[in-house]
Amino acid sequence: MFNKILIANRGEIACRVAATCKRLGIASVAVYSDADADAKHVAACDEAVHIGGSSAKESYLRVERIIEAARATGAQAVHPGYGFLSENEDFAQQCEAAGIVFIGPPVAAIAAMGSKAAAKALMHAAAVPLVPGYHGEDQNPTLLHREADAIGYPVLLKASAGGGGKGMRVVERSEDFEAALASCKREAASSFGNDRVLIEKYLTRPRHVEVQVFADRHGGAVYLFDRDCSVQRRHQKVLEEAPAPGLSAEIKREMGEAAVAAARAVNYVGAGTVEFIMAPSGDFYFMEMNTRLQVEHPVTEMVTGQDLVEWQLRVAGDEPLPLTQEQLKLDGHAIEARIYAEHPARGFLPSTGTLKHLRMPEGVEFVIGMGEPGRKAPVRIDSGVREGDTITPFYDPMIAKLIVHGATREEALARMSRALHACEVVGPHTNVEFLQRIVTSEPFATGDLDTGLIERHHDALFAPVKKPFKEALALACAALLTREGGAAHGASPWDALSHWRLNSGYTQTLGWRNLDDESAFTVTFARDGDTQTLEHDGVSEGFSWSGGAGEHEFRATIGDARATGRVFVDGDTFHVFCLGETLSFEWQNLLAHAADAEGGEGRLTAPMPGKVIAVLVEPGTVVEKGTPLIVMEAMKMEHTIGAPAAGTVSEVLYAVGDQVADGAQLLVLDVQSA
Ligand code: MV4
Repeated sequence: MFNKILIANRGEIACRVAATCKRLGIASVAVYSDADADAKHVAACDEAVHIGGSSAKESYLRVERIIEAARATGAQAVHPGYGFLSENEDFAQQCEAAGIVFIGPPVAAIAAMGSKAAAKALMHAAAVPLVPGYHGEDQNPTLLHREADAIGYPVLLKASAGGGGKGMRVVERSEDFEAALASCKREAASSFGNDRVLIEKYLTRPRHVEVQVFADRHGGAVYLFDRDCSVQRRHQKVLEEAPAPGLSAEIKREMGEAAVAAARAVNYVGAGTVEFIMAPSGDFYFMEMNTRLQVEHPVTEMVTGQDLVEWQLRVAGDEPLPLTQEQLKLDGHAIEARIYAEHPARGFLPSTGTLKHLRMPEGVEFVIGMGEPGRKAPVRIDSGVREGDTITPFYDPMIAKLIVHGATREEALARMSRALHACEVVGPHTNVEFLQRIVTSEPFATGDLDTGLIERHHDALFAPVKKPFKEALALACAALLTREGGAAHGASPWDALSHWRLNSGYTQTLGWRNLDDESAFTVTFARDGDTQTLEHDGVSEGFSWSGGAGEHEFRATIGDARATGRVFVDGDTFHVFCLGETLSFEWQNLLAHAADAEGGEGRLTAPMPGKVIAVLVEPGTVVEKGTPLIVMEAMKMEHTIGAPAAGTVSEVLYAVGDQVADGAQLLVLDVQSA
């Protein structure tokens, strides 16, 4: 076994590999770009080497620089993770040439699976099922048309050098073939620099089912069962699970054996995934083989209890596979959801920014199995970022993978839904609510999976949600009143007021802006003896709340609705997490604004005639923008006058009990110059 390896990747997969290294006592070396100088994966490794600028091209794709880093640190092997250089023949080749083990398959196996048409020919020879079609070298258009007619419509034209759905054309009728072929060839030439195409029978409503395989250098090859990854959006996987639901033991065994045959046909070594496309009948056909560890490998780890990175390290170190096919056992069901910083309502555009608040459900990072019997519910979180980190435009905007396990699919599904409820992200937009909708949708819940699920259910999945507005607003008011000391508890400068509050009525108007729709409105909080009310939109309802002591958790009752939620406060913005939804409200400090508008720099005037009931500052007090300075009472309403800007109080012109006229200057503030 190695004693030091270099991880040529970043983010969660680099952290994931580092976790196994740590467990096995192998030293790990991180590489990092400018943007990743303080990244989690750098902290997760024992050493780190800076390899260049922020873009992938200037860093994680620099073959020579990475090999140099491995040499300089004495790493014996390189783990490429996924993406970046993981399926790059040249990189694998150069590692070996430098005497560094590439933790992946032999170069020839990467090359053999690189061309679709060539791979299909190899698979055909190995008796791996293929979609009926043509993948010959002869590209004569007349011959191709005849082949398509023989296959029967609809057919699918695919760029031979393509992948990920690019360069595909569905042809419904023979009359359309010529034009579709020309357009497919044009796209193939411009995208892949090669216009060779292949033709397949087009399957409607297929499933994406893949098999995890492993092979060693001693002739051993096994499959670690299957995964269903049908739920995709524009060829990006959204949810993955193991095992693939609803398949007979016979189909699963046949598919596993076909995958092992595929691996053997290219003399495969290490971790690989054989992707199949499956018709509703259960017939399955080889699509392609990915010659690396996949993003969704944790679901397989959950149901097999095996650490696939450990397997990779052992195999790369020439050890035999840890287990035989007979020793591998399936236990329960696992589902993975990919949490992305993206904006579903804006066509899933990546959403960048600082993760101001990041709370994942209670779980364990990078755990492998299901835990001991009777132990707490297994939830695994694989993440390459921490609260305070920034999602940049340079790399994949994945925040975390949430992986859950259950004894049955139903149990795993329920656990996933609960776990998604517990995710809190403030900063970039995320797909958490979208994931929740899919997980709780009828087709997903019943296992009615195919690659068209999201599109077919688009309307239901994207319908505007009715968010729990009233409950969330009550929780935001509870958090604000707690912060501002409107509650009888809590340590704040407002404690000076509690006597007055306990003995007479108290009213405060709170200005809010709903950041979901930018609407502005006010809510009036009133207390009279033991009775508290909130009035919004002309409706006044009983209101009480508790919580907020130290943690973010609040409970509120508003009218006959009860709500429990968490409120994360960022300046004057209150992010409320309740009932699985996030609502954000910005507090408008009405009186600070009034002072701003009327008083101008440093002058603070009374917005209406009234009585001073509290003076919270004295000459010399240093204040922040918004710090409460003076409280006035007018028409039984309390009004807080906040600092319009940061500065130092130089003079206080009124005292408690004084009557003040409208527009009178109350105090003088020396505004801090920038
Ligand atoms: C297909 C197909 C239907 N029939 N081949 C898309 C990406 C590429 N890897 C293969 N793909 C497909 N090939 C035949 N003969 C439908 C797809 C397909 C798809 C496959 C897997 C996962 C998601 C998909 C989404 C759309 C289309």
